[in-house]
Amino acid sequence: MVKVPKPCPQGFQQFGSSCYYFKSVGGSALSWDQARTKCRSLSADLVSIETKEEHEFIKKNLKPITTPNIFQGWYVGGKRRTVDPATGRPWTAAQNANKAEMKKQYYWVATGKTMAYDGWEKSKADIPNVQPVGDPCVLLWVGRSDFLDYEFDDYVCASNYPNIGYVCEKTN
Ligand SMILES: [Ca+2]
Repeated sequence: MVKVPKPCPQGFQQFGSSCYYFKSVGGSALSWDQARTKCRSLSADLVSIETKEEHEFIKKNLKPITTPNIFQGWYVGGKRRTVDPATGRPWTAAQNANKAEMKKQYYWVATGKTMAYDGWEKSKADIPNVQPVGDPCVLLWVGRSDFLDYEFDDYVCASNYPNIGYVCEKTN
């Protein structure tokens, strides 16, 4: 039997079995926590980007709400764990010194799963940051020569930078 997904709520776009909400924000700074609260008020959460196809769908939907010629971002539901779940202890210096190891420190808050799909920015050498150690929240950037294509970056969870919106996902 074919499972027919329920229609998405108004303002949401469907992809697979999820519904997505895309919001650009300009003019005032929004924190990652505030963005998550906004998603939750829509019975959703910040998006978990788990496949290349899902990432491409998100890029396609962000393009029409991108303001040209500014550096613009959107919070997503990725966060860096403060401790290694394998040991319950803080990450070791060796784990923090290696970019591949650093990528394993991030997880999706909506599922609790460690990030598996690698959507990290590729045009810059050190993302997520190894030195200084990676910032705790994940967002997508576009509009600067080193951030071209809505890929993942590690970032502070509450910066004063105004042009950061958010993407929500609701499993249907
Ligand atoms: Ca997802």
